[in-house]
Amino acid sequence: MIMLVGPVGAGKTSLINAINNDCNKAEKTSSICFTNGAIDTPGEYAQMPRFYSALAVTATEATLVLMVQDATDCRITLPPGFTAMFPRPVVGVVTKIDAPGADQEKAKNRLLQAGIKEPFFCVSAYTRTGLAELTEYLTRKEV
Ligand SMILES: Nc1nc2c(ncn2[C@@H]2O[C@H](COP(=O)(O)OP(=O)(O)OP(=O)(O)O)[C@@H](O)[C@H]2O)c(=O)[nH]1
Ligand SMILES: [Mg+2]
Repeated sequence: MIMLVGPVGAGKTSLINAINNDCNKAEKTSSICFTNGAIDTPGEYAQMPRFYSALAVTATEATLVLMVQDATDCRITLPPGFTAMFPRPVVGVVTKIDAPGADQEKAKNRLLQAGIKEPFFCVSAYTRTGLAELTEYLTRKEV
């Protein structure tokens, strides 16, 4: 089971849907939910320290955490060293690489600052670019 964390609107729910070939448009996530074989979390939980303990505890239900960064929104919203809080391995995913103004390198740097080490995945839930590499990795890791 994977758990997705990342800022509001980063594309977490859309990514879960894309991985599952679910064509529904993502609705705003307002609470932690187990959906489509993944744990989806509201972006607010990654942006407000009072929710961090809820994320850390919920991560124990997962085998792998995907930390999601929007390629079009590289404001520093993930705290430095954020990955250290999670009791599971954390992998970085840059989303929305199809969008105008997407800057994959800047997004990767944000994830590096948050403590992510290789590998990184760069994906688009819209065009499905990079999704095959990500799903192959997840299958290999048996998550
Ligand atoms: N261009 C583009 N837009 C995307 C992509 N993925 C998501 N979006 C758009 O980004 C917006 C936010 O997507 P969500 O999947 O709801 O984001 P989220 O991280 O789940 O947001 P919260 O539930 O608020 O934490 C929506 O308008 C999506 O259509 C993508 O790959 N490319
Ligand atoms: Mg969501």
